[in-house]
Amino acid sequence: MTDDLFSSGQLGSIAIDNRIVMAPLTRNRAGEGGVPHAVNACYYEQRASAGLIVTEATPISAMAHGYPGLPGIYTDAQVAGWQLVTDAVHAKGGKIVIQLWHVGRISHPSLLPNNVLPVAPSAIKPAGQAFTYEGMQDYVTPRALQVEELPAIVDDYAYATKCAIQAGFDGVEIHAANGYLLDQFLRDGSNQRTDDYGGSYENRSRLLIEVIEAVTSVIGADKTGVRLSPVNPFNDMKDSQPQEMFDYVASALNPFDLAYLHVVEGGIHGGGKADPFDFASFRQRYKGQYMANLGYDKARGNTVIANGHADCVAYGVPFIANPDLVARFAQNAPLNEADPNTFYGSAEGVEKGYTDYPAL
Ligand code: 8OZ
Repeated sequence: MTDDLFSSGQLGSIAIDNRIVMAPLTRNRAGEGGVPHAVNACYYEQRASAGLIVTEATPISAMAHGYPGLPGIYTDAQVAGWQLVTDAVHAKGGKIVIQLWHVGRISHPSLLPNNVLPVAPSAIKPAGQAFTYEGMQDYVTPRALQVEELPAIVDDYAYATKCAIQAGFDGVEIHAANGYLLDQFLRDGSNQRTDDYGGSYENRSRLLIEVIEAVTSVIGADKTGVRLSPVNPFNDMKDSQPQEMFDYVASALNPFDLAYLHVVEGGIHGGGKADPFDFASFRQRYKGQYMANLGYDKARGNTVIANGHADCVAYGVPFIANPDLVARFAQNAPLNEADPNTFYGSAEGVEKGYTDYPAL
């Protein structure tokens, strides 16, 4: 029998009951100090029938923050908060990995310690506005990181991974997508460096590779995923040769034998039109488990699993509105519509548009 969304599977050492993954979703509802609290545990617990949950993107340090209401994964209190989440998901038989995040230039001094400038590969201001506690404010020109500063950032990823283990996660996903720090290094629209971290495909991949080495040495490659978005223009991103660049990255990831590669197959968040990209040939280059994401429905999810393009499929917006998405897919039941007004926090209380979507 060919596999479909309901087949069990194996991502590295993470056994999954089905191939329906909850994609990482920024929801801006963490407690004070970036500490997850009971309502966050309730939200993830409601969605524990996913084969795997990838948490919302989670800053690895105080400098990694770029939006209000984000959780963190670098203090003892945050670890204790996440333990509520992992316990709740595990009690329901689910699996959950945490997405490790540094926003780089997609931030604002008001969100950073001592109001310092955001950091980035190069001092190139992204077009657009930051979502701050004081409302939307223009992005600023970030400070270009000095090469001597990069090891401390790599160390922050390693430390966050230790925190993730302590908090009871089944693994981690390194966020190298959507225009945040690691993606800013990968793509030449945001990386104009002339040192070992800019220019060639190898140089632009260097920080990501160092982060993967650090994270896998803490938790193991069999519990580490990586997320890429080769052509997502969101956050003012572009690359002069995305196919060549990301084909290189796929080949560079192969030797790690990661749990999975998670790929945003296009442009999201109204960031504009994505450049053309051959995801089929890109996928062929990658030898491990492949998690496809972006705009999939049940039928297309089953198709890409059956034809071998993907091993599992991550669903984002459908999981916001349907805590029991797996059961709804299984029964061909209608789906609830998601309300975009409550994606990133809600003025009407933390539960609104978060834990109040009905199950069947
Ligand atoms: C939308 C709003 C804020 C953050 C991403 C973490 O695109 C995000 C994000 C998306 O990866």
